[in-house]
Formats: sequence, C-alpha cells, structure tokens
Amino acid sequence: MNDLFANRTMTRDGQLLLEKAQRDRIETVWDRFENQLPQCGYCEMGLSCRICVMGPCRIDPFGEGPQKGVCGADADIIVARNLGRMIAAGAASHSDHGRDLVDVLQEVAEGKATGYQIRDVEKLKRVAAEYGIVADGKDPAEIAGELAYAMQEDYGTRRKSLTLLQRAPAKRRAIWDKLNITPRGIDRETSEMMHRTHMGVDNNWQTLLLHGLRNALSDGWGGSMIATEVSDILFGTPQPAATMVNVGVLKADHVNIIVHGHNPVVSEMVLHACQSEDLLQLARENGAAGINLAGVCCTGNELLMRNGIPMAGNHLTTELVLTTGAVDMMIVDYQCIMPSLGSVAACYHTKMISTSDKARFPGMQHREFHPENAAEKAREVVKEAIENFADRGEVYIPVEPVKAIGGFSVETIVDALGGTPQPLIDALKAGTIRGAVGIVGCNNPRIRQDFGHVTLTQKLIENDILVVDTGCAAVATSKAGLKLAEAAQMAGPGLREICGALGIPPVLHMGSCVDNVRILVLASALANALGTDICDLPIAGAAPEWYSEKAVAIGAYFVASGVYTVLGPMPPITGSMNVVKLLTEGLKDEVGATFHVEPDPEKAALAMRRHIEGKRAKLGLPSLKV
Ligand code: SF4
Ligand code: MSK
Repeated sequence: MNDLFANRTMTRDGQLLLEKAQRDRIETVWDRFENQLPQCGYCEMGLSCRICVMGPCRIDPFGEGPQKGVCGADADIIVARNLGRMIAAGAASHSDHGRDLVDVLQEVAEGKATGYQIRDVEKLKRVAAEYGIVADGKDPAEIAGELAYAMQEDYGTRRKSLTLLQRAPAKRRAIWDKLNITPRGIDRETSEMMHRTHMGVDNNWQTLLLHGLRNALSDGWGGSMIATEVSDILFGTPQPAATMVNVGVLKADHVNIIVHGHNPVVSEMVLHACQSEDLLQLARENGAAGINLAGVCCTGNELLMRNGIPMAGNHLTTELVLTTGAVDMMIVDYQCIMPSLGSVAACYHTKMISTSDKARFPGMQHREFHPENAAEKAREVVKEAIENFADRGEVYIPVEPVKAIGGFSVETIVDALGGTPQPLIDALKAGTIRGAVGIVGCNNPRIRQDFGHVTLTQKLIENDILVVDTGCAAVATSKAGLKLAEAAQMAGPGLREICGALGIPPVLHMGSCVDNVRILVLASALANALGTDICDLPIAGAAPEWYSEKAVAIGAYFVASGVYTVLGPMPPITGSMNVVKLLTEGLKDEVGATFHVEPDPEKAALAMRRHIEGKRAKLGLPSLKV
C-alpha cells in the first residue's frame, strides 16, 4: 500500500478508496489540508482577532511585535474570546438540532406531522414527569404537546435553571451555583456569550471562560439532552442490535442510498420510504435487487442505534464513499457535511440532496423537508434514487463489511445489568472493572484516520477499563472490530469476565454526538448511587481526533460536569498561558476536573489510567500499579 495513503488512514477501505480517488483525480479533504500547510500560526494559537472592523488584529507570540489589538485587547482576552465563540457555536448547533426535534414533537401532538409518531410512550411519560407534567388521564398526544411547550420554555429566558439539571448529583449542582454557572435558558447562554465577546464587553479572561462553561452546560444538560430524549420518544429508545460497518456495506446489486448529517427527523422518514413495498417493487422493476440504506456520520449513528442500519463510514470517509461509484443518492441534513461533496459526486452518477432550510451546499439539489411533508418528500427522493440506479458506471466496493453491535442507551445498559447500576458499581468497587472512559468526537486530517480512537480504546480495554463511545469515534472502533462480544478477548481479565457474563462487547456504542449526554446521565446515575459527585468517580473522557466547534462545547460540558477530559488535537489557546493553565490545572479547584492535551493515544491511555487509579485510591478502592 502507498505509504501516503497508509499515513492518512488506518482503515483498509479508506486506503483503497484513496487510491481510487487518485486514479479518478478526485481531490479529498487530505489534499486540501496539505494545500493549506503551513496553517496560520496566529490562528493556531488563538492570537488573531476579527471580531470588529478596527481589526483584524493579531498578537505577536514572541513579544517582538504588537501585544495588543487596536482596541487594547491582550492575548488572554483574545484567546478567551475566541474559545468562548467556539463554545457558543457548538452549543448553538446541538441545541438547534434539539429544537427541531421539539418542533416535530409539537406537530405530532397537533396531528400535523403525518409519518411521525410517539414510539416510546413510557419514556414520554417519564420525561414529562421530570418537567412536572401530570400524565394521568391524558393521551400521549396531549402529554407530548405539554412536554414540547415545557421544553421550548427551557430554550427561552424565563427560568433560573434548566429542568434536566435535576438529573445531576446535588453536589455538582451546588458547585455550579457557587460558581454562578448554573445554565438558565439554552438560547440565553449562547446569546450572552456572543454579547460578552463583542468589543468592549467582558474583558476579563477568567469570567469569559466561566461563562464558556455555563454556555456549554446549557448544551449538555439542555439542548443536547433534549435532542436525545425527544429522539428516543419519537423514534424509540435504542436497544442492542447487530449491524455492519465500513464501505463494504454498499451492495453492488442494490439501490444504495446514504444519509449524512445529524438529525433523525429526515433519515427516519427516508428509512420508512426505503422499506415501503411499492418502492421496493419499483427498485426491482429498475433492475435492482432491493434498496440498501446506509449512514455516514451521526445521522447514520441515529439509524444504527435504533434500527441496526449499516454504517458506511465516519467523517473522513464521507467523500471516499462516493468514489465507489455505487452511491445512487446521498441525502444530507446538517452539520459536518463538507461543501466539497457536491463536486466529488459530480464525477460519478450520485445525486446529492439537501433537505434543511438552514443548510445548503454547492452541487446539491435542494428538497426541503418539514415535519408535515417529510414522509412524502422522503418517498419522492427515494424514487429518484431508484431511477438513478440505471445511470451507474463502474462500481468499486473493495472490502467486506465488519460486524458490530450498537444500541446501548442508558436504559439498555441498566437493563443488561438487571435493572439497576449496582452490578456495575460492585464491579468497579471490586476492581473487576477499574473504571470507564467515554470516547467521543470526530476525525481530523491532522491525525491518521481512526488511529487515535482505536489505539486509545485498545489500551484502555486491555487495562480493564470499560469504553463507551459515540459519534465518529464509535464508527472507528466498530470498523476495527471492537464492538463485537468476541472483542472481549482483547480486554483485560476482569472486563473480559463481565462482558462474557453479560454477552456485551467491551466497547459500547452509545450513539451520535448529541448522545454524549447519555454518558452524563450514566455518570450521574453512578454518582447518585454512590452518594458522591461525578468528579469523584473513576471515569474519564477523551476526544482523540476532534475537529468541530461542537466538540469544544462537549469537552467543556464534560469538564464542567466533573469529567477529566483528554483531547488529541490542541485547541487554539496556546497564545495565552493563563488560559492554558486555567483549563489544564486551575479548573480542578473550581469544578474538580480539567482538560489534558495528548495527541499520542498510548500516552493518553496512560494519563487516563493514572487519573482513574487516583480516583479509585481516593474512594478507598483497590488499586493497580500504573
Ligand atoms: Fe482588533 Fe479588538 Fe477589534 Fe479584535 S475586537 S479585531 S482585537 S480591535
Ligand atoms: S459527525 S461532530 S465529525 S463526531 Fe457527529 Fe462525527 Fe464529530 Fe461530526
């Protein structure tokens, strides 16, 4: 294999498709990354500012050039403002995704969103009760209407704190209150961050960063949590199910449709259309053996979690999957969809369809989905995909797919444990499982694709540390075969024994990137059962290949919730040692957790083991020498 391709991705399908892309003269994300090198050092350090038009300004990190922007902002202020705006963008993205789901819930309640229904009535009632809604004597539609209204209130500005914060341990909420970072309205915190970072508002880097934590918490315990809960209510709470992953899930004799993006509002309707008998018949009449729906990125994870739909790849595979020539249509909603996709598709027969009024892309046809027309629109586009099957050229599907198990919601994990987290707590206390780590986030061309996720995961499970993962990390470990019960053979003896007894893999797929909140809910359940705080648990978080602003918000709400979090790529903060020190050391005294940056996954695993052993020792649990 060409070394260049082997250095870009550890995946076999990725390497072979990079060769194909080169043969077909397709430019990929890696080519464009290399074309950008060397990237701007000021920006990498967070030292450039273009907040106002007296600028743009930059601070000289060597102390020889300007040390202040035109307005007088120094390096600390500029770095903190830039980071604050990254958090605001990430929180806004997740939370707006959540809002779209609440809108569907509202329309289902009003009988307008034909095609959607409430699949998990029990969860509807449970979540409604948390919002103080009495369900007795009401039908699900009525409860859904009241819940949608109450959740919309959480987005507004009238409350002092968000409803679902009640799920956090009391000690954690007390910390947030003491620091005055208890999040209020979801939109309010993002709006306030944009205000604070306007020229001439908050020019104290510490208070800017504290508001960054508050803004991130409004996502983690607000917008993202609402997104996950409403998705479960509308589309069903995930249950473990077998699936297949990598580009080999495409089928040469089927109409292949790929869904890409994040929100299940579109992809669930596409799935229904793909399963309808008349469209399957049409596919057969057009010479195909059937319709094969597969996902990439997180809308794929949403379908995988609930329906076992196969997954063709993660973030850096999204262009390569088109080079197979086997994709008859790619349907996108929003987030993480590279604007290059339309031009890649134009070299093949693939039809590209955008569906959201807020996300348009070059080279894509726009078919706008709304709750009231989504079922019908989905049928229309699936029909077009079928008609496009005849236009295929040569097809190249170079690998066989890998089996995986997905669908581990908190509910199913607790069910697998016999209805209570106690067996997990007992295993942690005994040291059979030494701790748990949540691995989340993306791919990034700075890092060999999947290498960070897979190496870190392998090192952790070898050390009897249970791994739960989401997003593109979850796809990476699935492709590497770590999401099979047999993968327990790679785990240490304790974790292997538990996995064998429960019939689960050592790496549990917990969903998409908004579903990181499932990890928060699980951590809270453990902390509550132990009568302690999240920061006292032998757990950690990691984002070994993150790239997006959403990942910054996720990392910030993990740390603010008390989870020590290791990042692979360095965030753009090194222009201010004050900011670096606060995030990597100082926050420990404030929220009981810090960030740590370590691009080498083996060293990251070691840092997490040390952290976990330290927490075990503090809880008086048996230790293992690190
Ligand atoms: Fe320059 Fe200050 Fe304007 Fe930023 S806010 S661009 S540092 S003048
Ligand atoms: S899709 S945010 S690349 S996980 Fe959620 Fe993957 Fe990261 Fe997008």
